[in-house]
Amino acid sequence: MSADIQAYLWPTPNGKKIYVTLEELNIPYDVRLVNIGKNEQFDPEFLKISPNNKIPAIVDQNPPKEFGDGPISIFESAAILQYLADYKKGEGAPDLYPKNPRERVKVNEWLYWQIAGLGPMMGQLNHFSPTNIDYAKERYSKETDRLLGVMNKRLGEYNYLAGDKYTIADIASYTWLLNSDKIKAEDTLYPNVKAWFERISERPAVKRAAEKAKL
Ligand SMILES: N[C@@H](CCC(=O)N[C@@H](CS)C(=O)NCC(=O)O)C(=O)O
Repeated sequence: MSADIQAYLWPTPNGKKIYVTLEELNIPYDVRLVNIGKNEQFDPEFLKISPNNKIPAIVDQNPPKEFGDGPISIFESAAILQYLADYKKGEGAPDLYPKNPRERVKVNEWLYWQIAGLGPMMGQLNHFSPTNIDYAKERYSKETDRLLGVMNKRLGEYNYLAGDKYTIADIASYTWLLNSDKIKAEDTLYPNVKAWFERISERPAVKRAAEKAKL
């Protein structure tokens, strides 16, 4: 029998967020791999659910009653994380997106910080790293360093990005740091980020996601 959630993914940082969130929330799901290296993101059927030709996207065949009849599709990773945490949380799963307005605003801040800042800057850094375009490499490396400095300060004051609780904001940034040399070294400039990263890596759901998505 197929699961309610079909997740259209590829194991990139944005795709891995969805694996981690689905595992954390204990939600059954079926993965439909979209090989972006082979341009499958331009397939007309995929564009119907993800018009910006990017993974991740999901289709929920069985959304809650307030959504009315029929399946719902969602693209953009933050929108997917918010939907899953608000509406699809499984038995015994943690609350990854608090309803308390003060806490929720903090989650939104750090979630959007990742979507608009850390992700795009690290994405450009990854893109230009193998080239010899020094201006671009320096610009995106510096900007990534600035953002990691901001994150390091925050994580010196709180255990998690939104405060004392682990939330979807942490998951969104975590998968971007999986392959970053900037936090791996013992003498990293970002020790609070490194400690936070190691704590999250120990979570059973993150380990399950790692096996499935090859994090
Ligand atoms: N803001 C989007 C970014 C998604 C994104 O950049 N996806 C990349 C993979 S990590 C992709 O599908 N690229 C294929 C393309 O641009 O054609 C999100 O958070 O979902």
